[in-house]
Amino acid sequence: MIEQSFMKSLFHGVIADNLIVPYPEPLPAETNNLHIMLDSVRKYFAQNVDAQKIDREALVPDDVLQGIKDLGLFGLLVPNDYGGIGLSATAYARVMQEVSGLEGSLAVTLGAHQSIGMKGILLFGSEELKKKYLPKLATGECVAAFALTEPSAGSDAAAIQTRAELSDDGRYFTLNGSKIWISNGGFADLFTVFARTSPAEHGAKPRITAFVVERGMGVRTGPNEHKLGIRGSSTTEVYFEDVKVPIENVLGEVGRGFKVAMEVLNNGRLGVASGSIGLAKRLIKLSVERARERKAFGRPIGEFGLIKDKIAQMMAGTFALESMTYLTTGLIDSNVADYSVESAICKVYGSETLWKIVNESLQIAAGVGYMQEYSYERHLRDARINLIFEGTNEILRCFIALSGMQGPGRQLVEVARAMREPIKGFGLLSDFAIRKARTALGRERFTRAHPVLNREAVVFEEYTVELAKNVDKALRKFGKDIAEMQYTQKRVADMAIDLFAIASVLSRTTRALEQRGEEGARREIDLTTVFVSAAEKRLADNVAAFEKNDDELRKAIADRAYNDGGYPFDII
Ligand code: MYA
Repeated sequence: MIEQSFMKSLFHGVIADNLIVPYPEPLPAETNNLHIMLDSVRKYFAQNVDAQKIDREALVPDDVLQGIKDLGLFGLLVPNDYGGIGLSATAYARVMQEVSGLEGSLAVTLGAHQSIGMKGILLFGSEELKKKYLPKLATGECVAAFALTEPSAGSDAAAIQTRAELSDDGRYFTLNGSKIWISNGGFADLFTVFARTSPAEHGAKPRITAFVVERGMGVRTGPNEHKLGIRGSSTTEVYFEDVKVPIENVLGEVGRGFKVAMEVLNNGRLGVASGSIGLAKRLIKLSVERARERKAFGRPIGEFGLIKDKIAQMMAGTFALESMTYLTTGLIDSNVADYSVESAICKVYGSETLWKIVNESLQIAAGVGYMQEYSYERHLRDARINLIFEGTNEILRCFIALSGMQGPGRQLVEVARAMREPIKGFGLLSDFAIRKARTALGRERFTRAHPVLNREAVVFEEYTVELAKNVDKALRKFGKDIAEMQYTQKRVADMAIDLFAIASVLSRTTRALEQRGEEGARREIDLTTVFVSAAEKRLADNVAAFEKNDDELRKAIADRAYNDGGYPFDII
């Protein structure tokens, strides 16, 4: 296991480019099989899946679901020993990318089943649980769901109210409570459920435990919700009334379930990112076809600068998204232990990039884009959920910033202690001094970037210094109150997102340059240039806004709107 996290190091101003260069290659042993699998997925979807009908009828037909199971798509992540295909994180993401580009409801069904529904068993299950459930989950005979969210606990996942009480003989827990918006809820046979196993003591968070619960243990579910998009996926409420769950079905340790939920979501968020790549690529294809075919003023609209600009931005955004997503899955495959910040960044950047692309592709299609006969409006409706589920982008920005700042924050406390206790604290202080000295000698270097990318690498280095500097300043200024400073958190998170994106494209384009030389890698170089120059502007804006902003005014405006109950003005 590699303990260092690329992004968490970056918050200290340290560029651990050894972790991300060379850009990870797909495992050669897997690539052949992956090609075969992707071909059969494309063929199956072309022959059997009517995306428009699924959307209209809000239902995936049983025979289609069975066909997907027969293809092995329900067991992609289950190791061979338990009857699955046992793909790496990279190969799994690549298959999810393909499915998401073909039909969104099935992508969500598959993602809810294996990215999160059964992931807890894969990561934390005992050998008995794995043997008992994984073979059936791999074939799809048993479908899984992930039950965390509750009416009063969405973003604040630790606030769940569902309770689990241990029986007097210590053999089972009794679950009571309910969950909402559970994907696959209507037909799942197995639920990964999170419940409190201790009351909330004053000021302290309640202990949460994760359970594997079979529907047959007494789980009830509500009807399918009517949704804006991904309408063929099943989303329901889930109820537990005195549901008895044997102690063997606890995932991980009693009281450590919050960590189980978070680790599962660290994986799940990459499913959203890879799914976003799939749909983004499909939309670019549709937009390019439209730009070539549709004529205005006697020319194909693709010849106009404003259409070219949209296509170029779609291309650069997708390139950055693809680069960061497969860089992160590569980190997982090479046993990097902590990729929580990276995966949250991929989810936020992926969902927002796709949202821009779906909007721009609809704009290029114009009137046609707005009509139900064409797929643009369905893609737009399907894509919208990505900004919400698996952690809203707002809470994930807070997570990215606060999680990244934890290291530097701890260091400041340690330094304060070291000054108070010079003898005991000497070790801590010298460690801190070494790191400071490293950055004081000048900025840290991205030494492994190809020289052709020197300008872009310098942008990365300079803004890494700015990130570390502004994090340090914010921590000194706000101390613990940083937890309340969401405007600052957003700026920090946005810088982290852009820096991770730049690092990813630098790594990937460096590989292209090394493999194909400057002319051979021309496309990647140009995409990198365009992406980095746009990112540089955003970074500069964020840095300036740490000092000069109208945060307080905005808060005051919102407070007045709350008081007024909305917008109070009129022109009459
Ligand atoms: S599933 C539901 C999704 N729900 C969420 O994502 C909830 C979001 N909220 C949170 O994540 C947490 O509540 C936050 C923490 C982050 C806000 N990795 O005091 P804390 C540790 C590892 O900060 P809180 C769905 O939508 C932390 O270090 N550890 O906690 C599926 C600390 O540890 P320690 C983590 O303030 C839909 C402890 O936890 C992480 O309560 C279907 C407490 O931390 C982490 N990430 O809030 C999807 N975070 O005590 C289908 C925290 O040791 C997808 N910790 O210091 C299919 C895709 C298809 C796409 C199709 C595309 C077209």
